[in-house]
Amino acid sequence: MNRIDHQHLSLESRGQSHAVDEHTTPYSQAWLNAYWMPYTGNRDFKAKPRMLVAAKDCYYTTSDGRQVLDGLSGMWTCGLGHCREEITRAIVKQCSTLDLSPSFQYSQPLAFELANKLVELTPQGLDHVFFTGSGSESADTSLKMARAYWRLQGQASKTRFIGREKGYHGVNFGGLAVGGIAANRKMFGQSIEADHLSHTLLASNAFSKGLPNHGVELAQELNALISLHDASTIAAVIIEPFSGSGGVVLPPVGYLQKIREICTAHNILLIFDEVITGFGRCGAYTAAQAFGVTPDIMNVAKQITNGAQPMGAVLTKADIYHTFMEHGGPDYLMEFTHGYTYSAHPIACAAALAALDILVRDNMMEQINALAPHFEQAVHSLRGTKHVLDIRNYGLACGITIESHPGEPAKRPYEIAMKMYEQGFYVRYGGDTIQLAPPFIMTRSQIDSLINALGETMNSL
Ligand code: PXG
Ligand code: PLP
Repeated sequence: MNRIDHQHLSLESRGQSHAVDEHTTPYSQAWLNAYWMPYTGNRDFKAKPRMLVAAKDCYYTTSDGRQVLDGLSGMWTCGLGHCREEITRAIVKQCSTLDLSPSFQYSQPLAFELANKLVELTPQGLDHVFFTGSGSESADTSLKMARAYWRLQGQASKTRFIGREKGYHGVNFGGLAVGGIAANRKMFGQSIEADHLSHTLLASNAFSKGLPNHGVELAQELNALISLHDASTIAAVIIEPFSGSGGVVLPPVGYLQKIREICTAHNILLIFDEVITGFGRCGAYTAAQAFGVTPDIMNVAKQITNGAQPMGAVLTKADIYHTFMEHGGPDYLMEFTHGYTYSAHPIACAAALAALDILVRDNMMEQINALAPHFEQAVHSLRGTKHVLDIRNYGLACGITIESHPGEPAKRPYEIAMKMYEQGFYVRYGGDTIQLAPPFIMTRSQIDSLINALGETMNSL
C-alpha cells in the first residue's frame, strides 16, 4: 500500500467536505484501520475502499468521482431519494433552534407532534409511540415492553419469545435472541430465551410474484411451539411481515392472519418488526395495512426519517399503554423504566416530520404502487439468467437467490455486488441473495438500467 501518512494531512483535506474526495492516491492502511467497520469484511474493504462522498436523489458520488445508482435506497432508508431539500431545511432549522432537550422528565413539542402523526399513518388501534434511536433499539424496547406488560398483568411467567428462522431484529441481545440468521448469532453465545418458527421460503414458491400461494400451514407451527412451551411461558411472537435482511422472504397468503389468530387465542402479544417494511416499501404506510393484519406492537425505524437522522419507534395498542399507566404507582414515579438519551431527539423528530410530510403531500403510496408492476416485470425478466435460483418481490423490494459456489454460499452474491459497484450500481448482497429496494422516486428507465446491468453482471461471472 501507499506510504502517505494521513496523520500529517490537514483536517480539511481529510474531511470529506467536497463532493469529490481529493485523495486520488490510495488511503493508508493505518488511517483506514482506526475505523472498525460494522457488518463489513474490514480486510477486504481496506484493501480496496468503496468510499461514498456525496449523494443526490438516486445517485451516490464515489471518492473517485463516479456516479453510482442506488439500488437499495441507502440501507432501505432513503425511499424519497438522497439529500431531500425539505428534510435538510427542517434539520438545519431544528439544529439551530433546539439541538437537544433532555428526553427523561422533560420534552419538546416535536416529539408529541410526531407521535400523533405516526398514530395517524399507522393502522387503527396503534395509539401510543415510544421513541428509540434505531431498529435494534426498537426490537429490544418491544421485547422489554411485552415482558413488563405481562408482569403488570400478574402473569410474570410469560417471558419467552418466539421469532422466526431468517428473521432479523437488529444486533442487541434481545433482537439477537429472536433473530434467525445463524451467521449473526453464532459469535455471541447465550442471551434471552427464544424459540423459532420456520421461515417461509419454499421451493414450491420459487419465482412467485407478490405474496406466494403455498405455505399457510407453516403458521400452525406456532400451535406446536405453544404446546411445547405452554402459553403461560410465552410473552410475544415477533415477526417481520416480510423478512428483509434474510432475503426478502414473503409471507404466504393467509399466513400472517393465521399467526394473528393463534396469538389472540392464546394471549400472546404479536409484534411486527416493520423497520424495513414501514413507510412505503410495501406500497402502504405499513405492511400491516398492506397485508390487513394489525399487531399489538409495531417497530419502525429507517424510512421514518428517510435515513437522514437515526431514529426508531415502537407503537402499541391502548391496552398496553394503559396497563403501564394504571400500575404505575404514585404519579411522580415512572411507569416504564426504559428509555434512551436520544429517544425523540429533536433533530430526528424534525427530519421525520419532514419526511412523512413528503410521503403524504406527494401521494407517495400511489406513486409506489404505480411503479411496483414495472419493477416486478423488470426483476422477473432475470429469470433464466446464469446463477439465478429464485426471484421474489413485493412493492419495491426484491430478493434473488443465487446459486452458490460449492461450500461458499455468500461468495457469489459478493462477487456480483462488487462487479456491479465497479459499473456504477449499488445493490445489497447478504447470505446467498442479492437484494434490491429502489428509491420510490426511481424512474422506469433507471430501474431498467439497474436490472440490465445485474443481468449482464450475473451472466459474466
Ligand atoms: N429489524 C429489522 C427488520 C431490520 O431490517 C433492524 C431491526 C435493526 O435496525 P438498526 O437500525 O439497528 O440497524 C433492521 C435493520 C440490509 C440491512 O442491507 C438491513 C438492516 C440493517 C442493515 C443493513 O439489508 N436492517
Ligand atoms: N452507558 C452509560 C455510562 C450511560 O451514562 C448511558 C446513558 O446515560 C448509557 C450507557 C446509555 O446511553 P443511551 O441512552 O444513549 O442508550
